Amino acid sequence: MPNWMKMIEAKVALAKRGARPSKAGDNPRIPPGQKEVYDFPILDLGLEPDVSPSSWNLRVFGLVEGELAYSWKTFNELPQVDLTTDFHCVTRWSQLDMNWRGVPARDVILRARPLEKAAFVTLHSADEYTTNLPLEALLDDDVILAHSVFGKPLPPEHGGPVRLIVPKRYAWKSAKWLTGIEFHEEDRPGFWEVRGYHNEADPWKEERFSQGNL
Ligand SMILES: Nc1nc2c(c(=O)[nH]1)N[C@H]1C(S)=C(S)[C@@H](COP(=O)(O)O)O[C@H]1N2
Ligand SMILES: [Mo]
Repeated sequence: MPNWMKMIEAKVALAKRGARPSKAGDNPRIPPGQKEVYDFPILDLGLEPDVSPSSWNLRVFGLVEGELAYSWKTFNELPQVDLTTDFHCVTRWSQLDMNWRGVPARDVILRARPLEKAAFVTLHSADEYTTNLPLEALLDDDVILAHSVFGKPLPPEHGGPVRLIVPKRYAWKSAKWLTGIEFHEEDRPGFWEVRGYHNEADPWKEERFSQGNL
């Protein structure tokens, strides 16, 4: 069995073990099939890259008029926002009221002036993880490039120095250790999306897997 299939199976097993799925009448902020947690679990491929702020770079490239490259210093000079959002992982945990600080994704993106035909984005991470979204989804005002959580710098295990946060999608779309935002004309499925995860990942529609729930 290929490694990625084992990873999906492990995630599904974890989901079945850990879940007391929410039912109608439970907290209306918890999407169907999710269970509330309070301890901000760590979930990734297990390959924590070594990204210090001084070596970190963010490239904004592809179908844009002006490619950009941010260093830690120039990134921190961008406008900052505080944002309280909910975080839903496909392995069935949800944490409410996460408190992030960072730069709105739209500010970073619009500064690069995407071309008319740029409709989709690949998010690139330092662990070689990728995920994909329509450009439009990244322009929502609740999507940020976060460098802090709960008032402290984002720890490396949670994707520091900078990660994406996309509250309206399952958390695998929220790329940790973000190093690149690439624009394309066509949609290019990312690491989990080519391995059976749903392309859209809306937790309210339970868009977990592309072939229904495994
Ligand atoms: N670069 C990278 N980003 C990633 C992942 C990963 O493996 N690599 N895992 C995703 C998944 S499946 C989840 S649930 C969240 C978990 O974020 P956390 O570990 O901060 O809770 O990160 C997402 N972003
Ligand atoms: Mo996840």
